[in-house]
Amino acid sequence: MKKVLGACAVLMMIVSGCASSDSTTSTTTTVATTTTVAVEPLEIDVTVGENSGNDRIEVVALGDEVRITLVNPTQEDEYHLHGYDIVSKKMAPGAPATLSFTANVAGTFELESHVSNEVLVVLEIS
Ligand SMILES: [Cu+2]
Repeated sequence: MKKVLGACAVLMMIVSGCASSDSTTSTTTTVATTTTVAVEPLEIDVTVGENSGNDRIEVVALGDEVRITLVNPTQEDEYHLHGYDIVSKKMAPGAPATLSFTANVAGTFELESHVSNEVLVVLEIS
């Protein structure tokens, strides 16, 4: 009986020794905080040939979440946001493409079609 108690005392010392350097708990807390942030994205809808062009300028605040939905009703299209280097897949006529990103770089960025090579919308991020 006395031998068992002695083993318990040693075990207690080891456990309490570990508790002071608690690195795993702090890592878990950081992950939980970032996932609870819910931001409403700024929505920009572009229909190629209807409200697109290099004269369409959208002002975006630095740090905003942005969601751009693009559709070309008449032909296949592929979209490219310069600066952020986001490229959509080649979309069938009428099929919407969505580009989602955080506007974390300031500047003026053209979103162009890789089929017609036209600028569809210009983002001014500041
Ligand atoms: Cu491009």
